[in-house]
Amino acid sequence: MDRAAFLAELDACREAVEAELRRQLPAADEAPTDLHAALRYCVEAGGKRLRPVLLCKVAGALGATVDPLPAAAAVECLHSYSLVHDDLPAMDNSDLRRGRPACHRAYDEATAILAGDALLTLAFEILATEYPDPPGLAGLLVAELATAAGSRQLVGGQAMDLAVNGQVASAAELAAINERKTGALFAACTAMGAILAGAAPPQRESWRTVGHELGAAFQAIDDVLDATASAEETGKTAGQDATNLKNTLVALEGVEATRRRAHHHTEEARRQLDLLLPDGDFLREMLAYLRERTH
Ligand code: GRG
Repeated sequence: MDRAAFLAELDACREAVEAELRRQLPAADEAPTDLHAALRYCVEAGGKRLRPVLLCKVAGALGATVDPLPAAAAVECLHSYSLVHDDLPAMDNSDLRRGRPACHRAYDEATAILAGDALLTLAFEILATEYPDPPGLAGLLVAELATAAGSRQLVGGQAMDLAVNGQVASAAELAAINERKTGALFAACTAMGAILAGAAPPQRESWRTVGHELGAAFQAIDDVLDATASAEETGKTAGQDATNLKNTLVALEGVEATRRRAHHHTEEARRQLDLLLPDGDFLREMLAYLRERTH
């Protein structure tokens, strides 16, 4: 698949995800209107939608016959919640997200906390209600996402990150944080794609491995972009990691070594992908695209 065909397919999948998000989110004029307007503000701000696309494309490549879009929307709701809460003054204290004022700036802190809570809950409501058939599917999806989002993974990674704030984290500590904050949700996406296609536990585990490698590559590139790209390119405050003395791969090992790290994890994901899916053209092209991204 060439880059133009990949980009067209990526756009089409993103649009389908956007439409599904619009369908799943409460209308902005439904009471309580401020809260629902805030939910839509956070989700419709136009993130890259990489996680839901990944989920849909793994499900499609494995021949899933159930619709992956509700699960994709659930993952994006959960991801959006984590960003809203991460931006709060008690956490990263960021003013800008996805190119516009962070939720607590556009609304207020209490609304941002509640919007995050509601998005997290909505993710599981979608999974629990949209997949009645075959029996057991909803439970597997809920378990996969809950495991990735809980205190051993995403929330735990955030807690570990906050705990080392102001100190220099070791390479091992940073790896443990990134695996939880970023890798866990990518791994849940690839595994949920496989679950939708009826994959058995060993295959699900292999897909988790692909997701973790992809998440590690994605985080390395994210750290490079934070150090090198402008706010217009990333939609976030430029150089914020360095300003806040954040523990990042770039701070630990420099830009070039972090780029090499991204390359290593991308190649590892590709190797796994070749074993699992010899014809996974879109996913292979997605690996290259993610490594070369500028925002
Ligand atoms: C508050 C429970 C809780 C968790 C926060 C996601 C997160 C954990 C923190 C955000 C900061 C950060 C650098 C996380 C690593 C993952 C990451 C790079 C998130 C940004 O993902 P993108 O670039 O965002 O895919 P868009 O806006 O494109 O969806």
